[in-house]
Amino acid sequence: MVKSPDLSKDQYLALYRQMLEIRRTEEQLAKSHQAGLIHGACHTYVGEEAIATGVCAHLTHQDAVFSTHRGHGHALAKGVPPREVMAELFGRVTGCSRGRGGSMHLFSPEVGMMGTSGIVGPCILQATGAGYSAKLLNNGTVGVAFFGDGASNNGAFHEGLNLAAIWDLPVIFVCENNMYATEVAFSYATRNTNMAERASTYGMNAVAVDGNDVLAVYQAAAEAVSRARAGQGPTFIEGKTYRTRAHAEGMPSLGTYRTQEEVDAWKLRDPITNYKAYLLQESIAVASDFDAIDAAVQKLVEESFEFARNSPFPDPATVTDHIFSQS
Ligand SMILES: Cc1ncc(C[n+]2csc(CCOP(=O)(O)OP(=O)(O)O)c2C)c(N)n1
Ligand SMILES: [Mg+2]
Repeated sequence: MVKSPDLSKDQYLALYRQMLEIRRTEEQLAKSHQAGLIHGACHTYVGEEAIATGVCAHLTHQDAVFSTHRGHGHALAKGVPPREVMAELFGRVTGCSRGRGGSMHLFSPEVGMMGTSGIVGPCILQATGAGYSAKLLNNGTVGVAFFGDGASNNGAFHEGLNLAAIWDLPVIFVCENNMYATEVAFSYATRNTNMAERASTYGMNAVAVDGNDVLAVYQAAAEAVSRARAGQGPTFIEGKTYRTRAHAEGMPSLGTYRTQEEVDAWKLRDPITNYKAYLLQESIAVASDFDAIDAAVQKLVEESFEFARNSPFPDPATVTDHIFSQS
């Protein structure tokens, strides 16, 4: 665990709380998928919570986040309430996209969550566009793209990184390198699996961190965001991490592409358990601090589930609303 002496106790615990909120929400979503409450794909972020948490801790609602198919954690860390995420996956009108989008269309412009997407890659270009806009408006905001290792072999990766570098755009590229794209090993899909090294060839700051260490991510993001806000251009952050559940709910967790031993070894590196142990060991927090947070998060997730489950579906008579521009 990287030491971060600048944080107050509240700030340390806020990182724990955010990771736990994502974990508990995802666990509830996984159960709900099994119960038939969610239609369509549901890719959970279990095991990768430290990355969204460490990055979004530095963002305001004016900063724009663009995300992927595995985006629930990004939306939650950016400030979309769990009940709006759950209701959206349940197709309810109270969801953040009014129940019309589902898991891979989570939008909440009020908090700067500019969308998850089922198409792998475009979020890199969208964040670059947000960075271009911020630079033209000179408003001090940043664009952030979260994407997986698999997106790095998409053309959008080259175009986005190159433009952001030559125009010194305020963009943070966050690559969640979990070593697999669906069930294909990253080492099969590319000859150089070191994403920070690949990104640095575009002429931008690029750093690789332990993506399961929230403090390492937090520090890398602090530097990246302050550099971007100061007009010093983009940064690429590679978080080395692992998803401990299946690629998507309903798919096998192992298949032929990875072993139980590999999954178990990564579970020992769980970002939440290890962070809690670190805070206890360093006497930054005591057991009762965690008990209080655990209970509050549990309650929040249970209430969010009840809210989502009891919310109505959109009125069929409104099916063509929000499709055509009225202006
Ligand atoms: C352009 C495009 N190509 C292929 C797919 C099918 N697909 C969905 S998820 C996925 C794997 C993405 O892997 P990665 O970017 O590493 O993200 P991870 O699932 O590991 O978080 C693929 C290939 C897609 N959705 N979009
Ligand atoms: Mg991946």
